[in-house]
Amino acid sequence: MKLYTFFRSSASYRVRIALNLKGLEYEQIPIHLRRGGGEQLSAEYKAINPHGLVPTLEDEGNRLTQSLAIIEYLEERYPNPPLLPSDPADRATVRALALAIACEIHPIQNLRVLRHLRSEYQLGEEEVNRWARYWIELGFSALEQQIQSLPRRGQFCFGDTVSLADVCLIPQLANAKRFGCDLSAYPTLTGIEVRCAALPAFAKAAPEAQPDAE
Ligand SMILES: N[C@@H](CCC(=O)N[C@@H](CS)C(=O)NCC(=O)O)C(=O)O
Repeated sequence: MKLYTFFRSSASYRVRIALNLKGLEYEQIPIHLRRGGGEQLSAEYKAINPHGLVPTLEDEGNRLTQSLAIIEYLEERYPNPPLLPSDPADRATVRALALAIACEIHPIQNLRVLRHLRSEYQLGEEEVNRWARYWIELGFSALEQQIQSLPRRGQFCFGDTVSLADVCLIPQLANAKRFGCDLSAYPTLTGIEVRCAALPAFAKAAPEAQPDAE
């Protein structure tokens, strides 16, 4: 398996965690998102992923994009350990937590959006960071409340088993710290982070543990 990845990319981080949780070996192909204006925008990489985004996973002749589609593929192809619960309503809840991060929070603080704010609207560094913090904190407030009030409250986002929701939450918390969010308002989320960080699959996937880390 080959993963096109960037150490600091939170979408790549999700896939690295999932691969590690499932005990799958993979080769990393680093795509530097800043060097030379961004290697993700090169014709060579766009021939692999026309969206110019990481991650991309290659497995058995399949070329897959979109981190959640990749993780659902891994879940179906390599079901153990499962990252989704068996009950349909529980699965929908876990997916909803994951999508709240992957669809509502992450896309509006993504590199290309922030670049556009700088180049097109002349926002300065502090304003851009404030933008990112605003959307992350809005999403985190809702997630904190949602997870706290789940009937299946436990050690992780959903009960006592690691799921797709944790796989999305931990990388988003890393982004939040980079933008200087005050995380003290989210004790449930940061408690889950501490417990995930103690698991080798998460530790091995962390940005600072990657071969392309700076
Ligand atoms: N929804 C996509 C998001 C992918 C994405 O936004 N990747 C970011 C890194 S986390 C990226 O490649 N950004 C490059 C850019 O903005 O130019 C997924 O989940 O895979």
